[in-house]
Amino acid sequence: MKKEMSLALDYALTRGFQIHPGAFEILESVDAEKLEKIIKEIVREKTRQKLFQINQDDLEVYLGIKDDPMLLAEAVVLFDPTSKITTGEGVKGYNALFSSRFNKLKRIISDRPEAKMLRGISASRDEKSEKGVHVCGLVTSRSSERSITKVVLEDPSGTIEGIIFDAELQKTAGALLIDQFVMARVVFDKNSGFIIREIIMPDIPDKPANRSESEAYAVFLSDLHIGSRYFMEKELAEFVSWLSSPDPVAKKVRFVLIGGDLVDGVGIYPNQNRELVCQTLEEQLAKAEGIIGRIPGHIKIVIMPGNHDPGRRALPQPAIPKKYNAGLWERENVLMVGNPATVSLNGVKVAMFHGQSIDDIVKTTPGLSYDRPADVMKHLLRARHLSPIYGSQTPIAPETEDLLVIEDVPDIFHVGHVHRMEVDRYRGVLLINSGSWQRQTPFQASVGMVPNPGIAVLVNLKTFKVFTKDLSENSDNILQ
Ligand code: D5M
Ligand code: FE
Ligand code: ZN
Repeated sequence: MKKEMSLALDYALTRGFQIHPGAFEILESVDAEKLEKIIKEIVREKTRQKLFQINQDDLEVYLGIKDDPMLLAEAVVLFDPTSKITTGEGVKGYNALFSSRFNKLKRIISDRPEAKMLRGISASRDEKSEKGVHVCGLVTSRSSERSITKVVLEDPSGTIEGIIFDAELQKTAGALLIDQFVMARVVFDKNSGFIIREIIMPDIPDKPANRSESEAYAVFLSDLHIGSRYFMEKELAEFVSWLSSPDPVAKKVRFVLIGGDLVDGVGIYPNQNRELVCQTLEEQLAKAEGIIGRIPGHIKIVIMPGNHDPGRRALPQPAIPKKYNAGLWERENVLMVGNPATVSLNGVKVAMFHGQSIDDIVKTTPGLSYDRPADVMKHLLRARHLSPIYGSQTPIAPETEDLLVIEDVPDIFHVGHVHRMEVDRYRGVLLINSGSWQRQTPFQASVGMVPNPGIAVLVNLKTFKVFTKDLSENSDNILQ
């Protein structure tokens, strides 16, 4: 027996593994110098699965002789705004948008026991109840002065200004986003007027996530910025090659999700052309297609636009238009969706949103920062809305239906935009900000934004275990 072979067998046997004769035969046919790596990776994977026998199947799957037939790869688009976009216009459009927001969120909050006592704002104002009433509406302003906070709520019947004295409740109110929907308990006091005693967010229920029956992995990427001088082409190419490698995790990847800013675009920021290596959208998207074309065909790819991609800037965004690159659209394993979108991967519901609203929220909410995008994502889930603040930096189109309300609670919430990879959990939902594949730009450096680019996030859809593959340093690490 070759020296390498006996070392490899020793490695497995001392760790309590049995090696099936069929597996032994295959190992004998493998290059001696590859034996150590193969046996270590299989031992690692099977130890994780608590299965201490190495059989013929394991090696066939590992070496790509056989694909794992147990791995389902079913990607279904559950929600895509592309065909729903009507571009309603003018004030009437915005009235319709806000009334859609109010109605959808009122329906969502109706499941709460407090909602049984809900009253219209105008009636509550007239009644001046000293016992208190529950009202709901959109937050039109909040302000703090000395030791009190004032909040104005609006529903279709009117507006009400409530004051808050309680310190804890003032903190809650301080984190309210303008134009978000809330329910409040309001008490009338002869001296002070309406006092807010309680603030209730729509929020999401705590429930276990849907899981995939098979151990398929999904990869979460965003903010590639292909065409930018700072795009990490070499690192992304290396990651894409890894997807075709015999690594046991790579072999189980069945989905790749791209959460926007696929390309750097043209004319997005002043003087952007100085930072581009591809000056046209066609060139940038051709390059993108080249990279996506090297992802193995059995992997389903979902592509969502961001603020750098062509289409329209205002939310919700349609899918990247076919006219710039029909090749991407025609690939059988590619799904082009709008922003936001919801996809089901083997039954696991993934809500995808590029994340433009994070800029506005970080700027106006105490305690939030660009370094912790997952905290902002929690705010969005509590508000059950992807972009509550209207009229700030994030453009929102006057659609007649508010497609940014989070109607369905996802199992995974995938966001990008701020170029900080972060993974967290909130009430059974896995929160992923997938970072970026663009090095720090001069603009980001000038405002002190520190990205952590070049890290791919992988999720085992059966166990919900998260792995990261850090291509910026060439090291793997297990996150949680
Ligand atoms: O945005 C990446 C992050 O950087 C996002 O938080 C916006 C911010 N950013 C980047 N460039 C600018 C300029 N020029 N003005 C304002 N904010 C900016 P991305 O969408 O990848 O550009
Ligand atoms: Fe970006
Ligand atoms: Zn972006």
